[in-house]
Amino acid sequence: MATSANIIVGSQVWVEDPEVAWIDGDVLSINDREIKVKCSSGKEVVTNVSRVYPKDPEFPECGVDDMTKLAYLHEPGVLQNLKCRFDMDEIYTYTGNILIAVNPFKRIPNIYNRDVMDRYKGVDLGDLSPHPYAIADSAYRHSFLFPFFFMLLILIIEFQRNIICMRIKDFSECRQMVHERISQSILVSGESGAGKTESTKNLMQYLAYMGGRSGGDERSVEQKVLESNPVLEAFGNAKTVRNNNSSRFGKFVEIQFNEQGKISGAAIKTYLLERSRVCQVSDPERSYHCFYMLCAAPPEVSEKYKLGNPRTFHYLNQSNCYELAGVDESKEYLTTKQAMEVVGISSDEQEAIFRVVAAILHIGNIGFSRGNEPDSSQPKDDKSRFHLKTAAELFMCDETALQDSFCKRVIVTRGESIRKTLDPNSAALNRDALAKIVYSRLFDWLVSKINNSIGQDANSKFLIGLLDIYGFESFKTNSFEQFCINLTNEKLQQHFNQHVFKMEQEEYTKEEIDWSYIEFVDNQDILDLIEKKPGGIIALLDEACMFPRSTHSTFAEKLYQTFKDHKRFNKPKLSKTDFTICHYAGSKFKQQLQALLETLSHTEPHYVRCVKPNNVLKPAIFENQNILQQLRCGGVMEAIRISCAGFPTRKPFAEFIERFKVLAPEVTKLSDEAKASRILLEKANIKGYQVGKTKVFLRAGQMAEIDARRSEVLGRSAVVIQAKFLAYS
Ligand code: AD9
Ligand code: MG
Repeated sequence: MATSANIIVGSQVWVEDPEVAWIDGDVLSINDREIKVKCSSGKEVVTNVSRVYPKDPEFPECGVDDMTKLAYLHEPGVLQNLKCRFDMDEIYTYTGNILIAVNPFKRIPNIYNRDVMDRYKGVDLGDLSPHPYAIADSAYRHSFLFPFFFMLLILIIEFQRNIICMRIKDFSECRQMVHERISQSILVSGESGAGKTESTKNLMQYLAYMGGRSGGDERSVEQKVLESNPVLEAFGNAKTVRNNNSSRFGKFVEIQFNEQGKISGAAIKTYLLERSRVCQVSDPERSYHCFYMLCAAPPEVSEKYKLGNPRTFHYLNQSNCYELAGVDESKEYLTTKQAMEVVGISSDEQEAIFRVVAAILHIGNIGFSRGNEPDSSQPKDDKSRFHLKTAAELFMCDETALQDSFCKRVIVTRGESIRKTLDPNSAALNRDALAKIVYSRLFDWLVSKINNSIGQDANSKFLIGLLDIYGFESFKTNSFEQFCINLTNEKLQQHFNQHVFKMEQEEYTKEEIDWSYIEFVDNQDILDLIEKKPGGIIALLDEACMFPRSTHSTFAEKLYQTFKDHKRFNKPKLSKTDFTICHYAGSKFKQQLQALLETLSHTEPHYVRCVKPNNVLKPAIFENQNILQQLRCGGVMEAIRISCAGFPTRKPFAEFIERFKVLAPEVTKLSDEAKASRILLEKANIKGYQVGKTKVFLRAGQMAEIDARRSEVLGRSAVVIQAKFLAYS
């Protein structure tokens, strides 16, 4: 699909650079396939012509708000555009209907408020500068534009490590709904700290504004939905190395609307909170925010719960991080209580919640030593006994029963139950297990409480669903967790790829041009390898789990035998238990569009792709390599590649004629702009373009070709050679 562009001596180009990914420079000489470039850094580079991209000589100073408006649509162009906009605090950019959001790591004034929402109301996507409000507005309005699209489903994809299997199920359920009801969806994705939660909140804020009732009832359904965010964040978010406010749970929020388009109910489901964080934190991360805010609560509160300095609690002091820059924990405590009030959690209930949170900290401080009997244990000293007593008081349970729950295990055999004492190590493990279970049950209880308070509307006319998920993960050692995360992402990637095609197809259909030859990357065979029943990897794993004698190696051996000829499955040479799946983020192949169009989902999804500009979480730092990696893995480059497979460059007739009229000045006299454009294209000797109803559609690289003709006419002549666009094609 790669097409050619003309590069001439003296023209500006992009060359690869190990540090900044792409650097611009001037072509000094061209010798057969070799090209010598003087980079803007001063360095001279000789490289193969296929590794060089032309730089748009007329790149607008402020960039373009939609990547498809770039005259030269290639990786360095995309990066240049994002950077140039980021430098001007323009953090949002479209790629067609996809919103790319680059995290500014600072508050940008006056871009999220009621006035801005007023402006976006009812305005077509693309008419105003790119914004999550525009995406939310477009999704919201579509449910009214088509009366039978009565189900509006918005999937917000967010970071979370532990949410996988349930989410896959949810996702397929969503897909079913989609098929039945022609739904809509918004998917927000990106790596940890990229800004998914913030974008999600902006989308929710806009939907609450559109679906809210007039009058400022503090406890309206939409207010409760919005205020559920700080409550869930207090108990489900924590500082990690990648994000100071990282969501550690999966979330699916379903907002229900009535006939008038007003919010009439909502349901929040959460999945698999990261439990290990309750008793295990590594430096410089933190446990859940609520622990620190409770320690910082007003003295009468912290005294009541016998709390104080977080440094004195084992569950918190495994890490040296206690504070968050710019966060006043005592204020957070009050804010969280206010939010709890709004979502309908009474003061008595708040008291009970905080008692449990405090009790967990206390049980973490109970140490164990050997008891009087062999293999038994007991609280090791006075300090441990004090924390045991306090925890029992806070839990309102019997102290001995609590101690037994740590130091003894009940084994049930044939109707008989036997109490077995445990050694100190096992008792400590038991203690941690209890802390984790209690905390996760508390979290689930909070969620159900919020749900009851908000209330459900069984007769709602359409829904907005918000789903949290994480992007592709790849570590040194990848476990079942990464396997599941990446599988989920394969499914989402497939959804995304298919949709990008649909959007392209719609634009071509609208302009009445031929689109039948476009190809795209399909990953169905990877999904089959993993999920197919029977015979897929998961089915084989299920089977293996039922055999008591199964081991890692017997399972691996079974996989090696079953998939030895599968082109997506590899066995690393020296290992007896590892296997590799060549999935989307690495490896690609093509298939005809026609066959795949049939499987395109009937949903009309909208996408927000969040990008994290740096790993130090600071404003004004734009790391090219890092960003490119995210654009590639998040499918943004693929979306652009897909666009490039067709006619990525579109210019309205008037703009096109203005830019190239020097090629045939007489065309400006023609009233038929389509005809005038055709004449200019023929003058430039361009082949394979299409002329739509309002725009000229060009293949990748053709704009550069016409530019070269224009330069020639304007008096610049030089050796003309062919350079490939898209290196990743
Ligand atoms: V995780 O996967 O839950 O670890 P997220 O959700 O992708 O992650 P989050 O939305 O929490 O990231 O954003 C991280 C931080 O970036 C926020 O706490 C803000 O400090 C900052 N951020 C993100 N988006 C914006 C924005 N639009 N404006 C200002 C932002 N700051
Ligand atoms: Mg988040």
